[in-house]
Amino acid sequence: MKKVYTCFCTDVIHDGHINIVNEAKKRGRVIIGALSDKALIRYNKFPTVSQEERVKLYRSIDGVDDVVVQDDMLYDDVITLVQPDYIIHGDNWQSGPEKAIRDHVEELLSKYGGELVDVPYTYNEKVKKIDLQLREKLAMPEYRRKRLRQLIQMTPIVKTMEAHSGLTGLIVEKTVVEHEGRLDQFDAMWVSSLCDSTAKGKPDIELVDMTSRFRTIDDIMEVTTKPIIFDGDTGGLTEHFVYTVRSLERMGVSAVIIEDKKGLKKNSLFGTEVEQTQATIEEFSEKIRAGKNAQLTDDFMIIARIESLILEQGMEDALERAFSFVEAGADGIMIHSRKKDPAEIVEFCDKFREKDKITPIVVVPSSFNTITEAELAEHGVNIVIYANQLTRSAFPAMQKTAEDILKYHRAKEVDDRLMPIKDIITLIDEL
Ligand code: SPV
Ligand code: MG
Repeated sequence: MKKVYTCFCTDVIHDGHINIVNEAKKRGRVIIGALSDKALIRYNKFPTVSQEERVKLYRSIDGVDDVVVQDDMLYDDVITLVQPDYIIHGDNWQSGPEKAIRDHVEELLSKYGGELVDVPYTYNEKVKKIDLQLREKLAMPEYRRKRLRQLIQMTPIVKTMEAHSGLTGLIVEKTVVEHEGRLDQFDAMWVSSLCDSTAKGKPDIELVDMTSRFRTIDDIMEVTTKPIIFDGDTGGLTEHFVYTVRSLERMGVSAVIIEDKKGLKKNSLFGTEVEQTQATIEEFSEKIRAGKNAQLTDDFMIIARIESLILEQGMEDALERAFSFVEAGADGIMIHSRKKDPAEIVEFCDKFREKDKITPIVVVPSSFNTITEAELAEHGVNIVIYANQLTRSAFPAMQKTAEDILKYHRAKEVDDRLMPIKDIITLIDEL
């Protein structure tokens, strides 16, 4: 009997999947591949049920003969294992980023005479509704909040991109790229104080108040599902910070990062060029303890950011603070640097990991941007934050357009580099 293989990455079975199973059945024995959590997260979406539950679900479908776990988005290993005569898939992968995967499958099959079958993708009202319900579930505070802790366990490094509005949130939510046959997307969003302030035309000195910062979070949350890490600056007064923790938790934010500075906070990338004061270990530990006491769920994380390298206080000071803040209850450590060379960050991570194997480490490679995600992960980093790149790319583009319209007294000269009107009016999905 011929073997027919298809890979599923769904949490809910709908007409489309049943159709694929029926088409497969006509050709032989039906084997379903359950895409593993790891592969699913890297390129597709966060699962709402566990890998084991998905396997069980697929096994229960009428007509399915066997289920195997597909551990990689590329089919090499699974094809070696199953040696299917046919691979069957919805025809939606004939274009877009998934096309590269399809091309690769075709190449693998051609080596031994296997055949690829594309069936028309089913997208009716019922399927649309199921998609929407799954999305809504992922967006709910109780699901979204815990997702950062889950991602830290499930991925080598949590790729986090800055968002400061609904639109930038959508970019982080939806951007998927194909590169060398693999697909990638961001895992989480960073609500940067720098970019949130800049978008409002204000300096990054804790001038934009919490109510306004929460408004930004709400705008982002309305149109996205990915977990949010909030830049809490210094956390403000401890007496205020405890309320901030409660509010963020209730909204479904996953983590707040607060930095060990006091007084008038300036952006870290100024370093010692401006006056900035570091809080003492005792003062900052007290703030962390108060925050942890205020927190109601086990999901939320308070991450302590250490400014010792930024303020040139030395590696020993940075490490002493890191261990003390973990002792005070911090759920993670962010270590920052404004050097171009990643050496001091790597040294910190290695030394921290000698003593502490588990507390998550967060880095923000704005200055030390040559180091790759894989290299950071090798040194024990769990979360990488691209803190300001969307803002920095949008600003010069907008400024140049404004200048050119002033120069030419019309908009024709700039039009070639603009998004077409048709694309902008359909950019946002309607319900
Ligand atoms: C931010 O994005 O606001 C940060 C990171 O705090 S940095 O700007 O590098 O200080
Ligand atoms: Mg900041």
